[in-house]
Amino acid sequence: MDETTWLEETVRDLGADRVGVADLAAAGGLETQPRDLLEPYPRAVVYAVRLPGAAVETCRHGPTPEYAHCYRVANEELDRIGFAVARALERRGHRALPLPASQLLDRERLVGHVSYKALARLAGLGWQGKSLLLVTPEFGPRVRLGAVLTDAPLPAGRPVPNRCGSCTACADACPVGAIRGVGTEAHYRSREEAVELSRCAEACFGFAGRPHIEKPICGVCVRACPWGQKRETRS
Ligand code: B12
Repeated sequence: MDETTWLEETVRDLGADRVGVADLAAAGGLETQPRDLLEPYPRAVVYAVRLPGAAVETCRHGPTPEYAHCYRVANEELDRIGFAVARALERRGHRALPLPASQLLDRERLVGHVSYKALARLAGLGWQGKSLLLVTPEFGPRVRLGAVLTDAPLPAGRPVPNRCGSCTACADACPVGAIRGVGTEAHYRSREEAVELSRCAEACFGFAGRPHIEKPICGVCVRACPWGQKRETRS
């Protein structure tokens, strides 16, 4: 069995819906915490877990307890998968570092270890939509992402073209008007180019104060994207 087939079977058997490999030589300029995080690792295994469609559908005006529950379980799933993938890679003689599904390392600047959307885009899992979210052709943005850094010489994927076109559904739906509706061919130079970040973050942290939500989440732009809705009507 070749390395790609092994990886796809392993990660899918663990419960992920999509998996790809990013060539980190193409990740130059990407901010990381700590700064040298990617240095020992030429590759990242990036995987996606699809959120139950019915839970996403409840987010008409903001997050609901049902969505918050799925958010929490998805994070546990992602962490479990990443841990198992890292151990499987180690058993094959490689170095592998699983990254946490959702950890804010700098609360002021709102950054984690590295952008999983950027890694997923480099791996070819989807494109960066106007909402800043990673949009997959299969499930739209209705996925949560995980990543394992590794020195395994896995064949890497390639970015796919952006397919948002003139759609502004996410911007139209945003409850605080934070999404500017600006398109990009590859990726935004900064988050501000696409989103008024302080508005988005204030809304998410505001929702966290509501009963049974407790985390800075929203879900409205996730729900609004037609790429995710297409899939729900087909299944
Ligand atoms: C901090 C954070 C937040 C903050 C700040 C959000 C923001 N817009 O930055 C808050 C709390 C507000 C938040 C909100 C949300 N979040 Co959040 N969040 C994160 C977290 C923990 C870190 C993100 C980070 O460090 N960003 C750093 C900046 C610089 O990167 P960026 O936003 O990806 O954008 C830049 C790069 O991607 C770059 N880029 C892309 N490709 C390339 C390639 C190269 C070479 C370079 C140089 C750059 C580059 O272009 C962008 C501009 O510079 C990640 C987990 C993770 N570690 O990725 C989850 C994550 C991004 N969040 C996620 C989600 C789903 C949400 C919410 C929908 C909440 C919810 N669950 O309901 C909202 C959506 C807000 C929005 N529309 O942006 C998911 C996204 C899944 C997806 N399909 O894309 C993630 C990946 C968590 C996960 N494990 O799945 N989040």
